Amino acid sequence: QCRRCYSTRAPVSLLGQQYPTDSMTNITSAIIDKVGRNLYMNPSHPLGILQSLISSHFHNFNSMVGLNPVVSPARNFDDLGFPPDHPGRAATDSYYINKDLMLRTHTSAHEVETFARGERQWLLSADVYRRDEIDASHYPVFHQMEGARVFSADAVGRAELEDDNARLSHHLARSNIVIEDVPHITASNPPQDVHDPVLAELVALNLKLSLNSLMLTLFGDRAGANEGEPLRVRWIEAYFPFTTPSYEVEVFFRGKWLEILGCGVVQQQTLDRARVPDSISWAFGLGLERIAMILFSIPDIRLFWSQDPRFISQFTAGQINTFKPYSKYPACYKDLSFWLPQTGLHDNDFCDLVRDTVGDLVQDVVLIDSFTHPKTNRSSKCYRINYCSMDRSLSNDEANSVHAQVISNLKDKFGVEIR
Ligand code: FA5
Ligand code: MG
Repeated sequence: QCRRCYSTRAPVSLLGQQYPTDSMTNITSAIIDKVGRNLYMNPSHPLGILQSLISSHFHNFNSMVGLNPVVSPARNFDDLGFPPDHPGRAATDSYYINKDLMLRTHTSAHEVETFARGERQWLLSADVYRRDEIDASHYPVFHQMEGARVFSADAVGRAELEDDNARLSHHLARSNIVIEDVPHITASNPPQDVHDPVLAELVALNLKLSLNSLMLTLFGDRAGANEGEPLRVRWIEAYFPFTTPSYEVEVFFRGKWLEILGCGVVQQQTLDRARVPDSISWAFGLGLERIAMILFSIPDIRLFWSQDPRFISQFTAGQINTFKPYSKYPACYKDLSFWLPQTGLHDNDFCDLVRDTVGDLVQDVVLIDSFTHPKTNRSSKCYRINYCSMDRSLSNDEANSVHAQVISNLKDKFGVEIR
């Protein structure tokens, strides 16, 4: 066992393959257990139902699934133009198997290889992994769908774009949707020097129309959801290292604005790396859990992983229905105060240790106090852990015993001193 990173130094086995570990290794067994579950491939799981709905919306697109989540940092970051010091690369934010291999943090990791295979309009669904806080809407494994469409950068591509834009505009003009737009291109959201500005505008417009149309398929006219009001979609300027111009899309649903996806005009260097000549492309990446929680009224992101028949049996392939919570079990809060080791302790390290020790018995973790002693300069933190099962009532004895296990692992693995 490694004291610093609490990972086992034995080789890691993932999908039948053995990987050596090293000082970068921070993948935990709670994560290893999730690899290969492929929830989005189950046609009667909410994630699978949503995945199929999106695939059928883009019925002319080649829809790919089942790609191995183990990728090189080169694929996940460098190929996409992430700078060397981008925070996403840090071991506190991403899961590393060793210094050369990681679990993808987004489906964009497969853009170059997919473009390189000559795919011109494609979708890719996959599990992605990020180290993060613990609460009802964050889970270290979630699912994304990437979509892209390539046009030839010439008169043929231009005619195809003009046709498709006219078709989509016509469809949207007759629908009950209100769009808050931003200009396709601005000084802060610039086009690429290599692009013909007229073509770049047409591609950005095609991206927006294609995604507005998807929003209509997903959120328009859902029984009672918008109470006859038009669907409201909001476009926001965004930044991604691998697209420009870039945008985020939000949808107003049951009284709230919700971030659904990120997208943009693909940086030409991505297509160049994939050796796709004389072309221009748009791409988007959306999170399936966020959308499914809204559409099916699923209140806690852990539920997607539940194998309880009271969850699973509520869903049917091809149908979007409202989830009926089968019961709420009492929350059990335990506070944990400790002095930090000399080297400090990242919140994500603490959360991963809790998740790895107690699995899905943790509902959320909140940092409630942080303190540095003025004389000794020692720092302490206090976290409040909420233990609550999704499926049953947790006895106080059981909560005490898992909490004791958390304390003992925290001492062993990080050498902290409990206050
Ligand atoms: C990306 O991952 C980009 N790869 C998206 C992209 C693709 C941009 C292609 C341009 C072109 P971001 O980190 O914002 O971006 O995540 C995209 C979507 O994934 C979010 O809009 C959200 O729906 C979902 N998402 C992100 N983080 C989480 C999380 N912790 N839990 C659940 N869903 C999440
Ligand atoms: Mg975002």
